[in-house]
Amino acid sequence: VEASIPEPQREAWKRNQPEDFKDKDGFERAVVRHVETTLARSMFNCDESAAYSATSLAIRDRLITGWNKTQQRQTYRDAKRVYYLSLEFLMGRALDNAILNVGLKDVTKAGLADLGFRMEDIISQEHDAALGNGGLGRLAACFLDSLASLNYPAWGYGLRYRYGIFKQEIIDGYQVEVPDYWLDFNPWEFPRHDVTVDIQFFGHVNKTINDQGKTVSVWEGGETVVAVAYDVPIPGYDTPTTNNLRLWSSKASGGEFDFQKFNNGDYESSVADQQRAETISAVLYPNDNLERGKELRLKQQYFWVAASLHDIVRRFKKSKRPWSEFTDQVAIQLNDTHPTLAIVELQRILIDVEGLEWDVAWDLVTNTFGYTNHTVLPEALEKWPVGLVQHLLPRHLQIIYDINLYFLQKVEKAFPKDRDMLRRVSIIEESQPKMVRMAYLAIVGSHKVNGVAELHSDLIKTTIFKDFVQIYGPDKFTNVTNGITPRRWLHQANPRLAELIASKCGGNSFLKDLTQLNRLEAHAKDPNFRREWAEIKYANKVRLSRYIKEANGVTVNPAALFDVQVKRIHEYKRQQLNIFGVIHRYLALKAMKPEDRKKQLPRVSIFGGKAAPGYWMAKQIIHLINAVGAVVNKDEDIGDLLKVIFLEDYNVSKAEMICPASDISEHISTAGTEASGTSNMKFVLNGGLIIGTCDGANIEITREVGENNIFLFGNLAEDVEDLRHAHNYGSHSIDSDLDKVFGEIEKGTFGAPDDFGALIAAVRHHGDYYLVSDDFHSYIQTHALVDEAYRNQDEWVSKCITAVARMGFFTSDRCIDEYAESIWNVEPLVVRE
Ligand code: F55
Repeated sequence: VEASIPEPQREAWKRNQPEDFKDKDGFERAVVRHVETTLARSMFNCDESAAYSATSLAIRDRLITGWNKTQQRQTYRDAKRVYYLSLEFLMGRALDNAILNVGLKDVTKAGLADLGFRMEDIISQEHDAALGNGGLGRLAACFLDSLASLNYPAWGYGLRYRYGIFKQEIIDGYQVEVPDYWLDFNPWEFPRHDVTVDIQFFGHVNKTINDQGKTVSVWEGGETVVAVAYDVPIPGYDTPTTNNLRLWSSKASGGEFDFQKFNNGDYESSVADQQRAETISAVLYPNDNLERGKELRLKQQYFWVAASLHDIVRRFKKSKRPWSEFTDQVAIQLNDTHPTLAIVELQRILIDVEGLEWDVAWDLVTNTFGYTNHTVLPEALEKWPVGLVQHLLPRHLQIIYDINLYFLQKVEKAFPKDRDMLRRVSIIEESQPKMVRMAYLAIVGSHKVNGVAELHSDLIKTTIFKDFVQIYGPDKFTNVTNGITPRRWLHQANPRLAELIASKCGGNSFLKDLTQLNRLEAHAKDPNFRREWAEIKYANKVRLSRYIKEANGVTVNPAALFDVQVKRIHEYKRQQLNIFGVIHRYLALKAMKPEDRKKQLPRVSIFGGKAAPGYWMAKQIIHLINAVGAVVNKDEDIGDLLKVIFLEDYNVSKAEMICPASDISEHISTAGTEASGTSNMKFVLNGGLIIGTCDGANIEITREVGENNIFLFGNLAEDVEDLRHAHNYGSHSIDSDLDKVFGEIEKGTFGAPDDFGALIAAVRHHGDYYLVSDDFHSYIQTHALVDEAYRNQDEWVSKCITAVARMGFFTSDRCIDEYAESIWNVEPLVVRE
């Protein structure tokens, strides 16, 4: 307010508002101006990288005006805002998406051509923003796109990691991790050096008496680190709304480094202090579905949560409303338990800083937060040692104990005879050492808890959170099935298919109302439409084949069936089942007479995905895939009939190329382990069918597309427990075909058998926890059905079209509307312009 321009001078500002370019000429002027003045280059030294920079800056100018107006509009209209707290935002590239969302595709393409460049080449200059591991981080990115596209007043809050997820190199068949330094030139972020928050760590708590004679706790001492805001504009599709993603970066308090120490000759420790502060936001933890309990990770969590809450509270206080209206203004969604400390931090601010009574404050807190669970895997459920929390955040530990005390008192009242219940649901696990159970804290501190697909939401109610359903009743627990943004995952990834769809769906409006895809169903059997559809799929496969040739040096036949499994490497996702199946196919082909071989359908098995650096088994799986590829791909008996490809460094921008090129993709997790999956949706939306287990969102995809348009196999979630029990306590016999596969590996066909011993032992000797052997037969049989179905191309293409026509449900726009209605109680801010 203090920096606001006085009324008489505002006319000059209004007269001089920057003008948006609207046509090709305007775009070209903006690009040339940026090349010459911002980059200080010219037409004589403008390479593709410079053209990318200038194009981004030109498009960025367009975003900024809409962004400023959006923020002004949201403040002026005093709307309730949603804050999406996520430690991961797996954004991918920004330029292509910005061009699409602001409606400048044609202008940019034509303008760049005039200036001597191909738009695709310029777009591919951009480094992915890879601030996430996998599904959870990408979901956050899709949600931001939908929130803006639907005009919800929403902010994302995250960490500005200097290093995102590592870059994967494959050397001699093994994964090698290389740091991902992505901030060299990033036109999409705006440093706000004036928006900072001091974050306190360590220290101790003192009790004192305040002016009103009340005992208050004061958190003192310790050290301070400064959080600096970096803002990223999030443009909505076909709307003026541009929301904000605020990422926090850590720096040492008190300047660059401590000159006092420096002058006293203590150079090293003065620099060390600075580095320790900057370390907090230095690197993304590369584990997915695994929590390792490192102190730095807890520091990251508190740093980010405290900065975000301070920002949210500061914004609320500017409105001068009473605290009782906090929940009319603020809804906060916790993306998994990583931001759970936000619950404690808000309670601390309200009672220690703002002086509210505990109960009044707690009511506001619980009505503010919603918690999304993304996993039932026990190893992924966050727990922090009490001692660590005590040391780092002494006041927060006291508040956690108080939250737990009041909670357990309520439980005891409601279940007076059930002592064991208190032990089971306590936020503090009475183990050695004692642990804070973050999921329980998140449940107790939120008004809604949701899973991410129907099966998953049912499972959390009947397994890990069963007691809490007893305590709070079933209405606190709900389901919001995941979705994906069709702007990036259809229009941007597959422009030709999007165009063909638009020709039958009355233009591009399906991108904002995906249910309109159902108009395609009428054309599923139209031979002309089918032909055009198949041509686009083929062209996408040709593009991927070229890439494979370039990256892997292997020639693949684009007419072969492309079978794709790309996702993080994890035993529960069962890439090992897939590669064992590939070996089975290879052996079957080898055993055939040459004339029989000729009748077989050619296949390309494509894998991609990163293993967490410390996940040894996952790395063994990668090695086996590459070892099999090395043998199969050069086997002259086999030729085109089977190729095995591991694509290095799978990421968002590669996914945009891979999804449109798949015929069949694999979503084959052990039933009951994959919370939802979202790549399954991306593949079907791009005209590929899927083979999958009855797990996560596969089940709802089946409900929508129909059983005839998906290939399901394997045991059901309800039978998993008994099967595991039988493995461990009964006699465990291995599927005979799988046994032959193991025998071949052990013969040394794919290199030193010892390298793969652990993968085999996991199935044979260690209880086959993921049911690889139990599902193997049905997996192989189902693949035979895939081959058979693919031979009838007309039928196959009809299935693909029908499936796409029925995918409307899986847009993230539908998810966001569901969250808004049933959890956040917020409405879109209608843009009147
Ligand atoms: C990252 C860090 C930790 Cl400590 C724990 C989990 C993760 C992580 O990346 N999880 C993740 O990606 N979960 C996935 O979330 C998706 C979106 O809801 C689901 O579709 C998917 O099933 C689930 O595994």
